[in-house]
This record gives sequence, C-alpha cells and structure tokens, in this order.
Amino acid sequence: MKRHKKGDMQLVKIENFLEYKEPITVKDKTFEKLMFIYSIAIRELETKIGILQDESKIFYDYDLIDHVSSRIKKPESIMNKMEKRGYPFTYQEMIENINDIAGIRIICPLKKDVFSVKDLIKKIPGIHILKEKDYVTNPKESGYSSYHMILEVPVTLSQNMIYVKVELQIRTLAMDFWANLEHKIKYKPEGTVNKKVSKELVSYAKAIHKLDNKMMLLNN
Ligand code: 0O2
Repeated sequence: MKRHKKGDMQLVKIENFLEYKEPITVKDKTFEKLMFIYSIAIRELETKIGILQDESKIFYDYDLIDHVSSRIKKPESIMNKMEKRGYPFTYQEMIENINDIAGIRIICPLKKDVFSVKDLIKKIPGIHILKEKDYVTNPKESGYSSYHMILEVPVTLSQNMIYVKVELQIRTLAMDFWANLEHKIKYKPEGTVNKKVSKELVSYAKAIHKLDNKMMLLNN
C-alpha cells in the first residue's frame, strides 16, 4: 500500500471522509468502516485518559479516576434515536446529528475530580471541544448529574487524519450508581414509570448530591 509521509496527510472531518449521501444499511461495508473509525477514536482517547489516570497515581499519589468504560452505540439504538428525532436515514445525517455513537464514561471518586478531569481533557493537544453540558452544577430535572462533553478526536489512518466525534460523560461513583439504576428503571422508552417513583428517584439524586459534597469535605 502506498503510504504518505505524515506531512502529506490530509486532515479531514469524518463528514468529508467518504461519500455518505446514501441510505444507511447496517450490514454494508460503509457502516463497518464507519464503526471501525469510531472505535479507533475511542481507543485513542482511552489511551490518553489512561495516561492521565496513571500519571496522577504515580506522580501525585492520588486516584483521580476510579475507572473508565466505553461503548460503540448499537446499530438499532442509532436507528431508534434517528427515528425519534426525525432525521432521514442517511450516513450524513447520522454522522452530523448522532453525537454519541462513540461514548466514553470516566468515573471519579470525588466531585472535585470530575472538574479536574474535564480541565485536563481540555488541555490534550489536538482535541476539539464541540459542546459541554455541566449537569453536575445544574442537575437535570430527573436528578441526573454528570459532566458531558462532545469532543472531536483526531484519528490517524494510513492515508488520512480524520476528526471523529466522541461523547464523554464524567461523573462520580455515587452519580454513576444512581444513573445506572435510574436508566434501568426509567430512561429507556420501554420502561414506563409512575410519578411516585420519579419523585423518589429525584429525592435519591438529591441525597447523592449531598453525600458527594460531604465526602469531598471529608477528603480535604
Ligand atoms: P442512551 O440510551 O443512554 O444512549 P445529544 O446526545 O448531544 O444529541 P442530548 O440528548 O440533549 O443530546 O444529550 P444529553 O442531555 O447530554 O444526554 C446524553 C446522554 O446522557 C443520554 O444518552 C444518556 O446516556 C445520559 N442521560 C441524559 N439524561 C439522563 C437521565 O435523566 N438519566 C440517565 N440515567 N441518563 C441520562 P441517550 O442517547 O439519550 O440515551
């Protein structure tokens, strides 16, 4: 295969990498190529996050990050989200509008660690921040709390460097505990939930918020 020198490499956004006007067919080669590119973006970013995690331990004797998880959104979840939001089923619409095809979650011990991690992520060279939502300072009505970022991560292939979108969720262990259970109970459309349960979940989220603040003080 003919290889270009790094200096010759084209830097393109994923939207401009292939011809994406055609309709989505989840079993075709275009879909496979796209999911591969998203998975590389996850690998690249996870490596960088792992370095931050290890650096904190080795240099500062501090566990800034408890653990990291990642996933590629399932084809049926991508299609459901597009249908729900009324986007035409083309690759172009998918790439432009579905920001969480590649997702990484960083779980921190304490609330202040969430903000330290997001500051460190912002300093990683070459990464673009497209969107930020601070549901830690301002939780959602449901009680959901987490720091969200939509990033563009450069992925280097043999011929091109491509910017790929990744959704990053950063939260504490306690917020994660709540979000995982609440998601199971309520967030998915199949799960119908009555007002009493919703109210209770909000009150548990408030309790977790208090707990996170107390744990932070205890740790000072
Ligand atoms: P799923 O099934 O978890 O993937 P965007 O994604 O940027 O186009 P949106 O939907 O406004 O726009 O994003 P937001 O509010 O940042 O939420 C993105 C993700 O956060 C959701 O993805 C959930 O994973 C999580 N989330 C948001 N609100 C809640 C909540 O109330 N409870 C729980 N448990 N999780 C929440 P999806 O694709 O909507 O769902």
